[in-house]
Amino acid sequence: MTNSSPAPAAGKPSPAIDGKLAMGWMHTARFLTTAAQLHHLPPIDVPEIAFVGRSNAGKSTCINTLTQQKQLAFASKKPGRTQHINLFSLGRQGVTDAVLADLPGYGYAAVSRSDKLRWQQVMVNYLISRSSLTGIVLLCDPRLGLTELDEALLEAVRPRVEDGLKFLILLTKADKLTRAEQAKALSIARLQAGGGEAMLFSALKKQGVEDVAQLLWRWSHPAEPAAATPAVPSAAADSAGEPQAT
Ligand SMILES: Nc1nc2c(ncn2[C@@H]2O[C@H](COP(=O)(O)OP(=O)(O)O)[C@@H](O)[C@H]2O)c(=O)[nH]1
Ligand SMILES: [Mg+2]
Repeated sequence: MTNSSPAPAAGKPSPAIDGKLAMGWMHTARFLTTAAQLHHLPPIDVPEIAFVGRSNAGKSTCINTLTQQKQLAFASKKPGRTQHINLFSLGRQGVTDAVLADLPGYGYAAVSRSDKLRWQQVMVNYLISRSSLTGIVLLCDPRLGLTELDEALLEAVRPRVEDGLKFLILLTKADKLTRAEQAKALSIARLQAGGGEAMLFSALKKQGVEDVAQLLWRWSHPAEPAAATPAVPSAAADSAGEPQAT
């Protein structure tokens, strides 16, 4: 098939997006709905991206930082108490083109074992069965590494990741690590991510914020598959593409 050029970037508008534009897009996030149980979630017909992670991993702070909204996800004083799935719509001019799903943090010590198991089940069911789910961001405090619950979740979603579900391990609170520690944590996480990817993030230092915003944009606006691209040069490629360079 592709025998000539190394990269497919030729005539098609690329889904790449400038960091500032991606941040602007993230900033459009608005509350959509909340659900205590899976079957209460509305069906969604745009890409849905789930944020998951153990309690205190920095999930609320991350969502607030990405969306540049202080209160969108409640950075809770009482970890483990938000046992709801919260959905937020993204998209300009009120037109939703993606949805963020904020899942309950897990592993909080003060929650009873039966509550933990119940929530683990809800989460795993969601991740396995939610048809609009396009990508998962697994937040992890690199000082703790992936915990048993993170690993279980990873195992549960691995078949879907192998099937094309997007997956990112986001190492939070990177400001707590030295450069060398960051590099080490990142290379470990890249291995653990399997077919997915890994990135460093710090809400405090605004590290990785634009990178994550751009990645989520790309997940939500995938390029047309290369196979579907006709070999025609670029006749009507007029004004549609954003100017971009890798
Ligand atoms: N140093 C540092 N602390 C952070 C960062 N992100 C979150 N935290 C802190 O980690 C704690 C847990 O954050 P939170 O967002 O509530 O975690 P969640 O339970 O996963 O939603 C809070 O005390 C935050 O201030 C970060 O990037 N750097
Ligand atoms: Mg939280």
